[in-house]
Amino acid sequence: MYTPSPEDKFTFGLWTVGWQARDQFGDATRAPLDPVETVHKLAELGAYGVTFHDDDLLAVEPDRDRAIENFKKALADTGLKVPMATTNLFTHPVFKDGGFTSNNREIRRYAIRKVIRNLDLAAELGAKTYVCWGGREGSESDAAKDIRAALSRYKEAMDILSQYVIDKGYDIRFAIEPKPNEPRGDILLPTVGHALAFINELEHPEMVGLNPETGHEQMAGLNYFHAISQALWHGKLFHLDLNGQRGIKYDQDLIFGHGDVQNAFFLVDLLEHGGYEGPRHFDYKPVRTDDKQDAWDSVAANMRTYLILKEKAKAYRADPEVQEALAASKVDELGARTLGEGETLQDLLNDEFDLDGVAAQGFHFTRLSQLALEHLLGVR
Ligand code: GLT
Ligand code: MN
Ligand code: MN
Ligand code: MN
Repeated sequence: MYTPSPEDKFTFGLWTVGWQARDQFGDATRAPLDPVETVHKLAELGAYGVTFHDDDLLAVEPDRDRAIENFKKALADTGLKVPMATTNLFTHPVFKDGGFTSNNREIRRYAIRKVIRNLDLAAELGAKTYVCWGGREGSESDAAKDIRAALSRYKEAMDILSQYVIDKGYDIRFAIEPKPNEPRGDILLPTVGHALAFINELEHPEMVGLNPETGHEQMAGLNYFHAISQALWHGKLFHLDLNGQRGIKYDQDLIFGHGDVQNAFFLVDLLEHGGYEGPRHFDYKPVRTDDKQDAWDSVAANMRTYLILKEKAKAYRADPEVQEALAASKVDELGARTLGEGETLQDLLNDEFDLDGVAAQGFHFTRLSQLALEHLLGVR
């Protein structure tokens, strides 16, 4: 029970379990992981796929060609897939003021070259999604950056990259990953809503969607379940980064479910019933206090938690008392058109109803929420 298999479509970034746990105040607590070992171990633990930044492949083998060859062999040996890839435009000091939106034009041009080089590899490995997390695209001082110009350069980069994918005939779509802050004081495209509006301004909006991360929305005090719902509603949930966050503070990247577990419960329910068929991608960091084996255990914990929540969500929906409570709370009634088929506005204007009587009715959300919580707590 709760044993993951490739059908569950669980994927992990090389940089997640491979994080050496270097933080603002302390050195690494774990040795670098060989991507070959990670691929084998992920397959053994029941994952479907692995994702990577260009630079992640060089963790133990500095020669790019050899590193790619080793990685490909590990994929072939295990059958692990690569549904998504991305570019590191944040670690090297050259990106200290951003990649696509650095004030320095030479750096912006280098950033685009770096993405294109890895896009070719992503296409070769069969990735269908290319993530753009602009962690360094931002500022600490309002004097330092013309934000409107920065957005123009961001758009220019996305347009150039989209055109490149079209010209090459690649079957790849881009997914922008919003984040409000960290490492920059303020990051461009800070939330799902900002990114959605930005996408509308692009030359090929149909090629660009979102990769929302649990903790990033929660760092902005926002509700990830709402964010994912809206992304789905716009047809823009191209990919997602699942993890855990406990409140508005630094980016914790905890194991999925180790943050706001109620939000995670409703999120899993949404993903399982809402028509999202893409990978369930975990972008978390094993805590700094973990040793190597603990880190592998944390990989398993992400998947196990998801499967537990999936089962709990199913039981919640199947519970006759829940169905009754959902009806009593009129949850389904929101699906009915406000102006019915064949009705005119005049029909609506002619309506009469018992204003005070209706206003006095409760929606019984407490009962419904408590039922959900009790399913989650395992007492129903
Ligand atoms: C980086 C960041 C993540 C992004 C990755 C994609 S890398 O670790 O914190 O949220 O998803 O570039
Ligand atoms: Mn994060
Ligand atoms: Mn992260
Ligand atoms: Mn992420």
